[in-house]
Amino acid sequence: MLDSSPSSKQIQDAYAAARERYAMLGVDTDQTLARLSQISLSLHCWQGDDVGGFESPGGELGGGIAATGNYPGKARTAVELRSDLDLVYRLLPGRHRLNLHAIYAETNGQKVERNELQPEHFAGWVEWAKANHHGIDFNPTCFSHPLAESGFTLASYDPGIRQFWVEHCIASRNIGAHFGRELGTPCVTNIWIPDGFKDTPVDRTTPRLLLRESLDQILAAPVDHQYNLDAVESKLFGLGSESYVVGSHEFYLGYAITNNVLLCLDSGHFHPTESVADKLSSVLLYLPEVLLHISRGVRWDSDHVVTLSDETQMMLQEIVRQNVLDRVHIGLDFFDASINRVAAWTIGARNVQRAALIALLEPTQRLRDAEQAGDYTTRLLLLEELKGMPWSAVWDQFCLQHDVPVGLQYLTEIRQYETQALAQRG
Ligand code: RNT
Ligand code: ZN
Repeated sequence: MLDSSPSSKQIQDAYAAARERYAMLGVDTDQTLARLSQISLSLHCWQGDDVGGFESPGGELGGGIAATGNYPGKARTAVELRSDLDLVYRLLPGRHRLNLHAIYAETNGQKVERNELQPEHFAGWVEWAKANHHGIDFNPTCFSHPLAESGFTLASYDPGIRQFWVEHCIASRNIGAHFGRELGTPCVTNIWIPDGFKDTPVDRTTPRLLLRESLDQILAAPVDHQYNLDAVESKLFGLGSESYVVGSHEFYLGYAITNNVLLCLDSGHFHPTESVADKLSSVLLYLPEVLLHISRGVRWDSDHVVTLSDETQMMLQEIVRQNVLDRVHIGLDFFDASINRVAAWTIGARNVQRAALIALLEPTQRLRDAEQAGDYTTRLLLLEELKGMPWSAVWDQFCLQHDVPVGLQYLTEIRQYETQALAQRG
């Protein structure tokens, strides 16, 4: 039942009808499809193994984030993770990037301290990315480590701990620049740290001064911006840092503007009624570029798989309406261990692409005209009618064009892979 799928003819006929409907609104769907194929998502490697990495087998995830669930088939090695990713990329129309974390280094069984990581420890990833035309983005891993046990890293009161993480972040920027150079597309290296207090602190200032000092040291190391772009990611709270997070939104907004680095906005890192979509137009007035971590918080920063929710659509609408696709790096950030992990990745990524398509199919000028004329009746009516337009026929055509499964077909491929590969992982 699930794998019954439309024929190419059915898809093309439905597309032809949809093209006419959109043309009546002044929207050219062929052009839209061309634009959509230019949008690259940065796929987070950590959905494939519940943010485990390959540093120490069975290492505990720390830093106030948690993957819940025990669905079988999690990747145990880089080879398995790349194989899983290959399937995800095959199920996504277009060309996409990979977002790596430092704990995914391949060190041949050797223990390499994080502050000593080198580009050579990522040779396997670079080779694979070259062969498959993926750009790579990067993240220092400032958690799941004995020197992060206290809950503090770059903002620690202990100068030795701070120094270790400063060195790790500098090493990460160099690795990022290496990716950028090798792959011909700049790497965004994003710093997120878990630092914060479970209970109400007395001194909210000193940790922030220390964090600023650490970041200044990290950024003082010369790295070619042609190859590496720096980003900093804020957070509201984490598990065990409920009362105070050093790297808050205000902290990093100020830091990013003052130091001309990218700000990373994670959609799970704000109060539940706050909207990252609404922040973009403000933030982009002051910063040339931002990084998005598209996620889905359910009650808290729970990192659920991204759905085609209003919030996802609003983020993509903002990017498209403001015409800032070249200033917003779109990354994903969720980790669900309770369902098939390849499916989780694919569902979330395809939803972001579908949200982008819906946004690209909007007759924005008409909406703007109505708004500027004070005609809010037309604005509301048009926005609501657009929700019923046949965008899904355009999406199916996009998948057909890119030779990826249409509709429910991708479940069939995932199930096959599950039987052939994932089920063998014990
Ligand atoms: C944590 C941040 C961060 C991580 C990844 C694994 O709350 O969102 O981006 O999810 O670095
Ligand atoms: Zn994030």
